[in-house]
Amino acid sequence: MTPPLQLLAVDTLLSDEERDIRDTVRRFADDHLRPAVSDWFEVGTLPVRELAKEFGALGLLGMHLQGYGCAGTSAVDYGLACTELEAVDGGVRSMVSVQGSLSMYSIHRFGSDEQRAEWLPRLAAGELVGCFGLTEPDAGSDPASMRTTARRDGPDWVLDGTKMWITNGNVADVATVWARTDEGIRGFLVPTGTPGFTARPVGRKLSLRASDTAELVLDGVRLPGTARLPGGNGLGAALKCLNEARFGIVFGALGAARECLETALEYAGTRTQFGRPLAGFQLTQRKLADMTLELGKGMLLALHLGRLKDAGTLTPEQVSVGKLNSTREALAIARECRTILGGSGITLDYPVLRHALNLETVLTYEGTAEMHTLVVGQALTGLAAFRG
Ligand code: TGC
Ligand code: FAD
Repeated sequence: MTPPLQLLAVDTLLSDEERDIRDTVRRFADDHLRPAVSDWFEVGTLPVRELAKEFGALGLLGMHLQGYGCAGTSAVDYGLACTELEAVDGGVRSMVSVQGSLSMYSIHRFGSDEQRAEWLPRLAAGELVGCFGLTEPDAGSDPASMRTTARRDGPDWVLDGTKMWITNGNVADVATVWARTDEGIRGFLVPTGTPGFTARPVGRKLSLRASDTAELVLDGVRLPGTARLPGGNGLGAALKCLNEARFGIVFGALGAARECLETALEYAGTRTQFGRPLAGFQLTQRKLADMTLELGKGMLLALHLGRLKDAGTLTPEQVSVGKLNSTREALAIARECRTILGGSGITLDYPVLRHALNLETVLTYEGTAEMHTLVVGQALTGLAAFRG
């Protein structure tokens, strides 16, 4: 019996260092995360602060950034870590994505030297938690329509508005907030203890339950002039941060798919009906073969995009291809695996429906499948179809 990714000998495309990093994260996940994750999901919680410290000690937070206590690994290393984390749960990978690729990246790329020195070492160590507020109740796929404002008042900035669906938002120490100014959209670093800043949990979630999700309200939040990210000018700056997190999802979603497929393979090999294991039925083998093809193709694409990123040539459109493919196929695989597990597949005793439910979010955040389809369409035709 051959594990799905071994069929294509994907491991032979990785360096020794890449395999080491992947195996280290996998061991940590097996020892510290897997035993607890279904309970976190059931209760609807994630111990973000504790995990931040553990991930910080492992060097996972902002791991592909250079300096300021970050590990400075390759993009492929980061992607492989995301695969292992999301094999446990999309909520765990989200926590790391938001901290490293959105909060820390926005400071690393667009912050001043002082802002980098102030925030990055403690975010990398997991002593502090960061979040990233772009989406609003009335501005999701179309962030250009955001209503949050930042106005000058003497030397200060005053921010007003509401941000919605913000991962890590209830526990964060610092929020990267995107707001409209007289000169266009700008990024700001908001310490969450600032008067006028409040965070409220988003409840009743059926997906990404092991994740902290918040609504952020900014009511006359007064910040010093130095709170603006000096390089964070225009919507394009926010979208550059999204490219980083989307890249992590290209690898991450395939981790969820791999976990589902391995679970279904094991289940089909041991569960007997009509006098033989489910794995012996041709219809089951067809499902398993089709899913193995998509998982393998997805991983080869992810590695290709990772190599392009490490070479410095990865384009946003290529990230969209990967995000669209990985999330769409991973969700299809998780749903198909659920059918193989029959009734057992709907419980938290197995990870498949939990992953399928999480992947509904992963398909939606960081740009919906429709948005990434339109990005690819625009690249192919030269015509932007977002606004009809
Ligand atoms: P548009 O006019 O096309 O673009 C505005 C400016 O931005 C540039 N640009 C990009 N730059 C870098 N990377 C990208 N991916 C870029 N996409 C566009 C563009 O060239 C332009 O630059 P300039 O110099 O000409 O001004 O903007 P638009 O308003 O028409 O919107 C385009 C669209 C729909 C693709 C964009 O708005 C979009 O991507 N919408 C989806 C929003 C989204 O993904 N939100 C995610 C929020 S964060 C989140 O979900 C975190 S989840 C937690 C986790 O990761 O775990
Ligand atoms: P809408 O934009 O209202 O879209 C609804 C539907 O309409 C979608 O299917 C969409 O594809 C479709 N649609 C919209 N416009 C078009 C069009 N032009 N053509 C065709 N179809 C279209 N955001 C943050 O800023 N920070 C975070 O940390 C964060 N974390 C999140 C965590 C969770 C659990 C979730 C669910 C979301 C999170 N988000 C975060 C927000 C996420 O990015 C948005 O949900 C996403 O961008 C979609 O926005 P929306 O939900 O408002 O949907």
